[in-house]
Amino acid sequence: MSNQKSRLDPLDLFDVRSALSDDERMVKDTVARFVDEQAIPVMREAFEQHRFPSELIPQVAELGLLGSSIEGYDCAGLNSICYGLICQELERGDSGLRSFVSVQSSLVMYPIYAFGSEEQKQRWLPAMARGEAIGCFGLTESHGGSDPGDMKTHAKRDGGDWILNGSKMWITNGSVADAAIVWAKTDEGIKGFIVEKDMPGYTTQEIENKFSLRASITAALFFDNVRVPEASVLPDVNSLRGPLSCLTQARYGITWGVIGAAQACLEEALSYTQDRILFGKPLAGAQATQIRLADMSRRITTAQLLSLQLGRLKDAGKLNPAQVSLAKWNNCRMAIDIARDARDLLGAAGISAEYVAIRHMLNLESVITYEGTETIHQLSIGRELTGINAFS
Ligand code: TGC
Ligand code: FAD
Repeated sequence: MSNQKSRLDPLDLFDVRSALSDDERMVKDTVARFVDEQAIPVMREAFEQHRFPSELIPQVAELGLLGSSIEGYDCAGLNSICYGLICQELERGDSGLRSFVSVQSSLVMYPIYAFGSEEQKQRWLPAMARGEAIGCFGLTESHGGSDPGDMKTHAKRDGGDWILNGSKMWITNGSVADAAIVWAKTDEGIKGFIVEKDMPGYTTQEIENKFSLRASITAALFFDNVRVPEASVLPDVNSLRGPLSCLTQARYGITWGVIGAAQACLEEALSYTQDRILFGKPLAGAQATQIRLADMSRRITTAQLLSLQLGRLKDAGKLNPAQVSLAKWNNCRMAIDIARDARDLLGAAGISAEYVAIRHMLNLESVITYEGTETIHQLSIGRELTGINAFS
């Protein structure tokens, strides 16, 4: 017998929506409409064609989603909850779309805003907010992304300029970026360089044949005696703290983003199992199915409450990176487990791109790896709890 008494929103069991302000709800609903009407119809094909749907950039910019947390410089100046909700709704469409906005906002515009000169801010931030200039963030190198302190890319002063040599690997937007924020060792510590696409000696190569995040561009960057003027060096950062603080911003957004991917999978699993008749009754009526659906709901709800509290702490200026690590670990693990389980509930249909589960599942393999792998976040929390550094 079916039971339709429940009035709870299956994707928001604890009514997180009621904890949002009117402005936060408006941002969520506006982005949700854009994702439903403009993004979802193109994401599957973009994923299959291994291309980023750049036709969406003008609308993403028009909605104020690029650098949305920045005050001034033609940016929207929204709070952290709004940024999280933007990530959640975009990633409900596809992780590649959220990645594009994460990189532009948290990894490119944020360091220019936080560590850049006034001239750098004026030059790049408004153009990036309008989507007219695209950025990328080069920290990872091929010999080991988890340990960026061991980077080989380096720069030396030469008169009023710097000479940059080295390479970066796995860089989102790398081959289409107008400007790359490149982190390099110098005699004065780790510095951030704004490398422009037409600087002699700077080349990129797109990474092909990815099975994950196919609707996102990933590239290698190469620097062969690239001459970078002092005016293109971020003046207010001289250590690994600089790039790691950018990661804190982006990881925060990811904690929300993956909730969207998980919600899309749960929604699909609910609908599919109600329509699928096996052994004479809907699959959703089997006890084992309900336990699995309930478990998805439990995990999504826990993740929503974690991210909401994280956002409130961030807006209050009380965020600790270990808290971000815990939420990145928990929420990515939650999302990838749900995507895999949803895929399985769809049986053979679950391996078809006609359904969203497998696309999200494959994407989440990247999301659980980038911005710090699960192990890196576990060890960061371990360090916070014990005071003992397991990295060194
Ligand atoms: P450690 O000694 O711990 O720290 C060096 C300095 O940085 C400070 N710090 C942080 N600051 C802000 N936020 C954080 N999360 C921070 N973690 C550390 C720290 O206080 C220290 O400051 P100071 O002033 O004392 O110098 O550095 P470590 O070398 O021991 O490394 C620690 C570790 C392993 C946690 C770090 O290296 C790490 O996070 N590794 C993971 C690397 C990573 O996440 N890479 C991501 C690359 S970007 C990317 O993946 C983009 S994907 C984009 C997309 O498509 O969405
Ligand atoms: P490794 O560091 O080699 O790790 C391999 C394994 O070792 C992992 O399982 C890891 O958890 C484990 N491990 C590491 N340290 C320890 C330890 N101390 N103890 C036990 N196990 C350990 N980077 C950028 O800079 N900019 C970008 O825009 C960007 N975009 C990306 C987009 C995609 C699609 C992907 C897949 C990656 C992207 N990255 C980017 C790189 C990403 O940040 C790295 O892949 C990530 O940090 C892990 O580095 P690695 O791949 O070199 O793995």
